[in-house]
Amino acid sequence: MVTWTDKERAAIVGIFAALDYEDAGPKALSRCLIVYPWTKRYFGAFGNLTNAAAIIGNPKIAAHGVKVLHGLDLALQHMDNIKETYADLSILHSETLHVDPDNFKLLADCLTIVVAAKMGHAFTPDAQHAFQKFMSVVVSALGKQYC
Ligand code: HNI
Repeated sequence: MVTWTDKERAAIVGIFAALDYEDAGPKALSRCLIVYPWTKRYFGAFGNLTNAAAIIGNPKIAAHGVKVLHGLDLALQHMDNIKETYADLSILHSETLHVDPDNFKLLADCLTIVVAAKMGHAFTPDAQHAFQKFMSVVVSALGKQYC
């Protein structure tokens, strides 16, 4: 059972409140596809992903990046119950989309980098700790329905 201190909760809520989803979502997802090119295999129906410029300029990828961040809102709203909250999303990624769960961590790391770049010095070690703890719980919950 994951527990959160008041400081961790405040840091996580604060980071998401300041985050521009329309900007950070596309940046995180496109970074993931560029840095870890094998992750492109799940987005075969999204059009041109042949190089970094194509990925960054791809409107479907951008829209999906925003959708993923809104998916994180769900965890944010149910911080004490992330595993159950993500049960359906985990089943979707495993049974329907067949996404290798190792990739969740890669996307989480890309989002951390995007958040760090946006926040600069405000992304203190304490803020990083809270954010990465939150993303680890998300990654673990998304992987829970795999067997
Ligand atoms: Ni993911 C669909 C959330 C990681 C590939 N994904 C979704 C949807 C949400 C979502 C929300 C939309 C569900 C629906 O339509 O009901 N995905 C998340 C979150 C993470 C994540 C919160 C991790 C932080 N997804 C990943 C990763 C990959 C991935 C790492 C592949 C590398 N996701 C997909 C694909 C779809 C998807 C593919 C379906 C896209 C479509 O529209 O066809």
